[in-house]
Amino acid sequence: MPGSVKVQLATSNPGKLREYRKLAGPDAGFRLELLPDFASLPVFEETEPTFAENAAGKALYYSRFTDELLLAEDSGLVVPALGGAPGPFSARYAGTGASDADRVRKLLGEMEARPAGERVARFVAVAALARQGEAVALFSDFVEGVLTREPRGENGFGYDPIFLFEPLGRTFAQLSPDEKNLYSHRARAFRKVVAFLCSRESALLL
Ligand code: ITT
Repeated sequence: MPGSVKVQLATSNPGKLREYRKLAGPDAGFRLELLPDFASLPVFEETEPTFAENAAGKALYYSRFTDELLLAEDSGLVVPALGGAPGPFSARYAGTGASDADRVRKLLGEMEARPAGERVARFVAVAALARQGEAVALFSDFVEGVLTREPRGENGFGYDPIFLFEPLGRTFAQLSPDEKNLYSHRARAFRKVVAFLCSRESALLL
């Protein structure tokens, strides 16, 4: 892939942006930057019931504001014992205007009576690439964990303080940014984006 390829990211989430900036370091083979003027653009409403639809919708919508390749991601926490909630509604789980702490509190409340066997949770990320209103590709991955009974750790964002990553025995909020970027759903999906951008397939599509 030519080192001159530029990818613009559309996100309003500072936690995601921080992680992507680190993931797309100098060795990524392309330059990743926030879509210019993102904050002043009319917001895309994520109303669909699946991560894939919201990711594709976001990427298609924001790709119309730039000539560069556009990356958008929809992600969230899936709890099978709650029928998959909060899922694609993770960002709005406690209503609009609520904080990460409010969402964590609500989820812990819903899970209060649940035994250990029902506390499995999965972070899911779907990353979508689009260019000038045309979809290019979707990449998806997940990481599995267990919901703790109280928040632990100060790093990360969102539901990280209650997501116990069992192989390390720590919540995502207790991992360093580099550690989270080794194991997270976002990192796993993004590595597929990088592999795609480095492949001959992308040379044919882009
Ligand atoms: P953009 O759509 O503007 O990118 P957003 O925060 O609205 O920002 P999503 O619609 O994809 O993003 O919602 C993702 C939500 O899922 C996010 O707000 C968190 O609550 C949760 N989430 C996703 N990834 C997470 C992670 O790595 N750690 C903790 N929580 C995460």
